[in-house]
Amino acid sequence: MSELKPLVFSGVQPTGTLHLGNYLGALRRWVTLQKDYECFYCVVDMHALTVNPVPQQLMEYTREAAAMFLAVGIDARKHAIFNQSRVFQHAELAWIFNCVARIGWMNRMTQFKDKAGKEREKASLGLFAYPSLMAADILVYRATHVPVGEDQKQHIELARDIAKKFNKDYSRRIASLGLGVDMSVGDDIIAGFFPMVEPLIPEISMRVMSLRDGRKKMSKSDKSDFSRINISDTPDVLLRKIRKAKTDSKPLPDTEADLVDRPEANNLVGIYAALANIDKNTVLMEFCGKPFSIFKQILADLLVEKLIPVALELHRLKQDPDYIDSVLKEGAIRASAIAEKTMKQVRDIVGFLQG
Ligand code: AQP
Repeated sequence: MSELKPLVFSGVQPTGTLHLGNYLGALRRWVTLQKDYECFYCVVDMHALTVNPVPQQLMEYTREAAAMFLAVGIDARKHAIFNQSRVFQHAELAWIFNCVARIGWMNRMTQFKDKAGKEREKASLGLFAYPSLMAADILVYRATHVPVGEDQKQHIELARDIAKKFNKDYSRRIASLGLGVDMSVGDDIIAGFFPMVEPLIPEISMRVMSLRDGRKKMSKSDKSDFSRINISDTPDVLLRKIRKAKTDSKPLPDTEADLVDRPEANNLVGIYAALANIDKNTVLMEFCGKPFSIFKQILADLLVEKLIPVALELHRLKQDPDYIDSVLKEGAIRASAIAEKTMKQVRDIVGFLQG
């Protein structure tokens, strides 16, 4: 029996400039996990291809995302920062998982429904199979933990379903090759190869919503730049975006329960709470009865305090693209070593001749 050590994988798509949702839902958490885990932080350029990016822009956003990882405080000497396409084993395992996952499972993925919209028949096969590649991203490192925003929970559940089915389908083979780890399935203990991934969702977890529509997720691909706070925005732009953010005409309420039917107010209070590391009720205790004009100014000041140091560091790093490229290359070498070790075993398990 082999052993699994705690390992974290997470990624961001280079489909645009990273925003507050990426920061609060992922990056900020990545930094704290460095102490306790070996971390693999990936710019998932193959996922980005599902939305047909312009090649030059894909390269630019890939470098920018890597620079952002460094700017928020990921230590590239201790952890791997790399772009997904450099480690071909992600694609190889994704194909095997395409043969394990069921179409019915993919049909239930809300992200595909949201992204494909009414154009479902015209969506790429890649967009449909995206969760299978995401499962491969994680499991090619046999990662045990994945820090993600609350919006990605469904994809992590799918990765667990794929791992479970793979382990069950090949359990005898895994045991006979001595590659399994004891895992309980109902009342039975089987030799499983892939771990059951745990999502690491922060205690104060939130889905950051668009500043123009509190029912829509803040997203890189939204056409309006005023719908999102980019981590790289200047103080002036931050203030302007917060001032223009949609709200309602009522003052702030005194309890979180009263935010339920006020999505835009709920979002701004949630952003403040997440940045200040407090809960929404504590924010409301301080600001209840105040108009949005006052709250927005204080929120903008807090955004400046938290984001501007990161934006300045990002700006500095972007002056040196060769350094960014060397970090990505070095990270890919480290990631490939582990991914190849997994794949050698997976090829044996499924019956591919190799060597
Ligand atoms: N709005 C959000 N609120 C909380 N967390 C978020 N994340 C993204 N948006 C929010 C978290 O950031 C990580 C990386 O996400 P991604 O960039 O790979 O993909 P995405 O979730 O599809 O992000 P976007 O901005 O909506 O990209 P586009 O517009 O290109 O599709 C994930 O951990 C996610 O939870």
